[in-house]
Amino acid sequence: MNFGTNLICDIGYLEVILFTVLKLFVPMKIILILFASICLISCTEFNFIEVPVLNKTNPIAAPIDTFLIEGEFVPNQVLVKFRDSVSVEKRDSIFTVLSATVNEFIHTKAMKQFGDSTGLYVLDIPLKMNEALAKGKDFKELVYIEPNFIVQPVSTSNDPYYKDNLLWNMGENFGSNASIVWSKGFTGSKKIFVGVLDAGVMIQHEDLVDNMWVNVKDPLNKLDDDRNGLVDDANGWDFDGGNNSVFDGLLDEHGTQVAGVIGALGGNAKGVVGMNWNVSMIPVKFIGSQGGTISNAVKAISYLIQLKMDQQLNLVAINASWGTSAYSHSLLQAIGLAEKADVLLVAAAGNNATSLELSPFYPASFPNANIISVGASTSAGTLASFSSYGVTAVDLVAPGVGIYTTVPSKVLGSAYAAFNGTSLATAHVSGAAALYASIQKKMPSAKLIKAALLDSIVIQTNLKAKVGRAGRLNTANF
Ligand SMILES: [Ca+2]
Ligand SMILES: [Ca+2]
Ligand SMILES: [Ca+2]
Repeated sequence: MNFGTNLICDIGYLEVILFTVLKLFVPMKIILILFASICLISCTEFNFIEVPVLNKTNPIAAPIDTFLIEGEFVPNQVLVKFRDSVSVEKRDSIFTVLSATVNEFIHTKAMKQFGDSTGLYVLDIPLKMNEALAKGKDFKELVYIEPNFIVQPVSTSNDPYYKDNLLWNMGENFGSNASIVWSKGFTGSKKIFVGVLDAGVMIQHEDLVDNMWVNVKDPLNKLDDDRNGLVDDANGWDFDGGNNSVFDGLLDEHGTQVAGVIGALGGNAKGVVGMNWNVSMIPVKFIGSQGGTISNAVKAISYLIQLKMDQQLNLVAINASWGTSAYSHSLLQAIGLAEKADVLLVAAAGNNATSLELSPFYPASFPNANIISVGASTSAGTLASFSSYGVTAVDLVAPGVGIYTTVPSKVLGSAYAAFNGTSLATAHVSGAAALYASIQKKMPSAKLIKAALLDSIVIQTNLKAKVGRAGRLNTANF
């Protein structure tokens, strides 16, 4: 457990205040142990699914000086961006000074297309993180040097649900009002695409399978037919595993939950229904059992943008039900590419029950115009007790308590369960973006979709001083 990294469970105001006070007087190690205990209690109490925070390349979590570097990261690895016109010799000499070896050079087609001439280096450095950053910051040739931070999915809790009110989130009263849109004959369209940037998605789930994108341009034949650098990305890509398997078992529950809210099949007499009865979801896995690295997030976002451009897909939104307290320049730049490619990034506010104005959570707290940041609401229209908030950082709330959706199951294969979390709230908004786009005669811009979503909110006084314009998602007037 590492405070400040992500939101493995629901931490309340008291704990935050306690943390701040303790920080002044007590050594960090003791505070961390104390908070680990508090968190474990919260997790047990609310039956939260705990996400392990151990690092992939090292079975022991990276030692972190929390006072200096906020967030979990890959040990002995940094991301470095060079300024334009730095010579190869100078670059190599900097690598030598840093004792760095190049693990990977990321310079995607999408980066080049939008004028990024220098790409991103993933460097292995045999130094402590603080030393590496301090040394790197001396070089004026670098735009930035930062840890390869690790993001975590925003956790969801599996609470009991009530059969007579299974899908309140899709209905009227305090739901999304999607049912009103459906009653007008609008149930989404396969011509609208949403990127599910998350853990994997169970693409063969009975209530998802027909709404999962199939890349007809790169069938399974061991050839990269569509020449995007990834062989047989027939159903998306797994950047965590480095292969085309976007579903790797029960660990991929989080992505499957999110996909069900965006677009579980409607009218098929099975399971649940998503915001869109029909839609094309592209699963891009970058979160594995240990979380997802920023370098993989950068590649995954580039992949989606590139698909949009190469195949002229109406990709309206990328769903980002994950985050970190760490500010990453590389992630910010990747979201900037999505902005240039006219794609929304819908981001979870997090489940820390804290103000993002005081404790930012990224990507939700980034200022990019293409980001919509989402808190969670209850079936009574109030802010969910676990939901983070912020008048500037959080745009709106959407249903996030007792949300019945698709999950993988060991015994049954396709299964369903109810969850809580801003992850699910986020998926309602990504779904609403797709539903809105499917109704318009002409494909709307990201800016227009965002404006439509924010202009149609229902204002609730109980959300004042908590969320943007004090509104919750309302699709009734689409
Ligand atoms: Ca390919
Ligand atoms: Ca192929
Ligand atoms: Ca269904």
